[in-house]
Amino acid sequence: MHKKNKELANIFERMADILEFLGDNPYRINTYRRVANVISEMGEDVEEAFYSGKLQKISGIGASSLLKIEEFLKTGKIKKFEDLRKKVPEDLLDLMEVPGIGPKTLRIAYDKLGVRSKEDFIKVLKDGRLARLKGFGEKKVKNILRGLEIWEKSKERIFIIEAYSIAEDIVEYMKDLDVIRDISIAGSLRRMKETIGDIDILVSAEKGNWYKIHDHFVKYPEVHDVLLKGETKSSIILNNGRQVDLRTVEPYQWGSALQYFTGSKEHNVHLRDIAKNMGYKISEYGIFKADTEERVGGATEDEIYSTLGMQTPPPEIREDWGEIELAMEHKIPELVSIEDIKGDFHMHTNWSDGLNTLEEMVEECIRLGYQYMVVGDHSQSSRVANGLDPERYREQWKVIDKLRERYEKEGFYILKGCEVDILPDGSLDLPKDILEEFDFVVASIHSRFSEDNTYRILKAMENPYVNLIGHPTGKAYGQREGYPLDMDRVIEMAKETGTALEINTFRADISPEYIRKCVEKGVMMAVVTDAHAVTHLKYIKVGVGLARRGFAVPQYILNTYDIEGVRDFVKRKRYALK
Ligand code: DGT
Ligand code: CA
Ligand code: CA
Ligand code: ZN
Repeated sequence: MHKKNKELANIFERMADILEFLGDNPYRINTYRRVANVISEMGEDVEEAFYSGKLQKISGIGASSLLKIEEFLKTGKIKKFEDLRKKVPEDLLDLMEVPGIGPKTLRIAYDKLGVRSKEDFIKVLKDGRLARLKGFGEKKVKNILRGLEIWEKSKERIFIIEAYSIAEDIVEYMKDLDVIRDISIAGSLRRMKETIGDIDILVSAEKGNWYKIHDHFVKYPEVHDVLLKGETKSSIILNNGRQVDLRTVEPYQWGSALQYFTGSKEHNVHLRDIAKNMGYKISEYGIFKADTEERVGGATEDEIYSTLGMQTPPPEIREDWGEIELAMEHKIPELVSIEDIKGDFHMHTNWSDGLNTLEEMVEECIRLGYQYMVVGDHSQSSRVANGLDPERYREQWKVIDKLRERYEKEGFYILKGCEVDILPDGSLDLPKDILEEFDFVVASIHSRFSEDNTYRILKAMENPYVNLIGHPTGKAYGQREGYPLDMDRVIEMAKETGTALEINTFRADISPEYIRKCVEKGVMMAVVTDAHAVTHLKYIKVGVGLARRGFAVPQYILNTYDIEGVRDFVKRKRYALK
């Protein structure tokens, strides 16, 4: 929706809420709600429609509403709204946005229970006082509490993996409709940003089918509340509190809409500027010549960028952090992609703290089309994770040897590995005689998270058997901040010693900036899932997305090497440092 449409619709909606709270005339309340609806539903910019005289012709917007709209367009404010909002406590105004909490409910709580703030309201919900009022009851109050919880959650940003799995399910569900031409995830999720505000989905179809598509969308079984159901856009809140937006466009607009709704906003602003200087105009509807308004493209994203003489930047780097300049010079390299990935270097089985058996993990890696995997269970000092001592690793190897007999014939390789703890003094949790028998060693810090751990990591990298530093910054998204660390020194030492650094899918602990630095310095990295269950393994594509955000090229991503390349990588370090 155009920004001004959104702001205006919101103001009219709020005015209606306030009037309802104040017990105003229902006719006026409905008028405001209708205006809000019309403005958010119309496909075009309200400002353009106003000045072209089109808005004045739409039924449902009366003279006094038009005056308010004009006032907003000229001053950015509506005095009536400013006056009205002074009559209701700020907190209660916010609460009116919550699904299931309307102005009427709040008015009753205000009059009969003296509720003036959010805390007051939650209190009367919880202590049963609202439930005892006529027309409420326990069930209704429970629903309000649940709605409040979901609403609060929907305002938080979520971790990409959660968003990704939600979005994939919805895309699958939408594909039930055969009238859909194209469907794609857009917004920050398509850019593979580490955290996601809301989930955006874009669909192309003939206009006559749009109603059907939005109707299907709002009937998704996990829907808690429908925020908006329209012909071009619908928004839902799911039971898990997450907001999903769906937009429909005509097939010939697909590329321009996908480009627009992928963002980022910063990328789009910069791109529009370039287009303007070249005599073009871009919007979600296409790319046009500025003087004649002739449409010159927009069916694909490539049409937009190539009209401007640019490469199409991969979505993951569209953040205006230099990709536009590179695209103009056609200097964006071919980034690593999921098709390049030949294996996973870090996963756990039920020998330590994983959920699944070795064999189940093997089967899933094969299903993903891999050539190899590294079994990487925790070492002994990780007691809570049921870490393995040398004896148990040797037992595990017997099982691996058996599986190898079966799978190597099919060209699949199981590498004996571990995730060995880096101890407080930087030494490793396992002795040399077992370390040298592993095919691949991941070393990680799992203790003393508040201390500067630079020294421990540097020391671990000097060990000839350590091939990969697990979750180097120690950050675990949504659970733990990273420990203080001199990442530049870590990157230098990785280069010097031939050690790889992890891009850990489930933690997203290394930033795109540092990945980019590794690429510039020629430091090897490995994308891993750190899977603790079979179901985690497939999210490696999110890890690859994180790698792409750091401009990672296949050459510096160990997973793109075949089994021989991986063995050479291990051998080279052992030979150089022994
Ligand atoms: P999020 O949801 O906070 O993680 O971030 P996005 O990037 O998904 O943002 P969202 O959902 O507000 O909008 C989706 C895309 O639509 C955004 O990446 C670019 C485009 N877009 C939205 N509003 C504007 C705007 O005011 N100007 C421009 N140029 N693009 C916009
Ligand atoms: Ca979004
Ligand atoms: Ca959105
Ligand atoms: Zn770990």
